[in-house]
Amino acid sequence: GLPSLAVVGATGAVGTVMCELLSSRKNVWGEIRLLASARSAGRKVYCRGEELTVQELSSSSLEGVDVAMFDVPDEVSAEWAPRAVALGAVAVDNSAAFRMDRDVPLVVPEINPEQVRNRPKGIIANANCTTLTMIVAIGPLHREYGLRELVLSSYQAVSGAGQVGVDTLHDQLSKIAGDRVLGSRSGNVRQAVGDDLGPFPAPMALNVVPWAGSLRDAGWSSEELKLRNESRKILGLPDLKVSATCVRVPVVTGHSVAVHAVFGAEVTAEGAREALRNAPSVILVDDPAAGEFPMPIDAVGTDPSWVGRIRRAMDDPRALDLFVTGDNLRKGAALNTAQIAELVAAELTAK
Ligand code: 2RA
Repeated sequence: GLPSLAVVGATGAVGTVMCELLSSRKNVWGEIRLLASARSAGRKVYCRGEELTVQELSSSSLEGVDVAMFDVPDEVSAEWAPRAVALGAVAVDNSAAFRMDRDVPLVVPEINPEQVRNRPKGIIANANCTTLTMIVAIGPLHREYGLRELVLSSYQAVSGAGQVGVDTLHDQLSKIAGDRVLGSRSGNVRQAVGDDLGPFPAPMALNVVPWAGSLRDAGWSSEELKLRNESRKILGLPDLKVSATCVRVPVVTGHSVAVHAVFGAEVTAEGAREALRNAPSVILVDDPAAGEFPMPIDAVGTDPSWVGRIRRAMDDPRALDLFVTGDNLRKGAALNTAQIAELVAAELTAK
């Protein structure tokens, strides 16, 4: 029969998109089980046209599962992904717990699908949403020109911090809506928003916050280090130079990245466009004269990364500047996880 699937973290922001995807993608699964914390157990969720009851994550609810997808906090994955494997499943994990583990492949099916089979721990990791959005566009350019360095600035949506991030932004916006003084010298946004900052270190409404993740050495954020380390691992370029600044913006869904990419060979903007036009999971939206740019309001709910603003750097014929936007809950999370799981399903079904 077809392999069985568990979606762990089924009621979160990513889990919800996963259920939508499972309803619309080619059906390669037998039984689907939705698992979550005790708090969400008992909830009814539509998935693949069936109403499923969310069960509590436990050893018995993982029993008999062939593939277990995890979208839960790092510490939950660290504990439960190996348990799922011990119970006989292949785990596809979207937390940061295993991404940099040498014995866990970090897979983007458009770039390194062959790595799926290289899983001595039975775990396959899914990259961070910011990395995924960008890397789908960078992979084909690397193949064409040979990547040497990335200088990145992100514009990350609040849903990257989960449903609580979305609720926080909407609450703040409704609290301050219509106050036309706010944001000027005499209208203090901090005061108007009040103390409820949700998962963010500062108000998100009418603001940009140059911070995502947690503090690491020398002032870098975890999110910035993920961009660096994961890009290196996925592209197989351990010495790639990467400098990133990660910024949270008042967008609900859709992470964007401004990219300055330096290559080993001379580039042209048209050559880059050509490489991207034919690339899987990429949409080229690059006609500034017609007002066409990649933007989160258009990319939300879609599968590909949207790429535009492609220019050759004025001071370096080997460098490109470009802008990428993608749905952080789809390709950035649920979709890439589903694609990896489907590769495993094909392998299990062929056995
Ligand atoms: C964020 N990358 O956008 C994180 C979510 N995994 O906050």
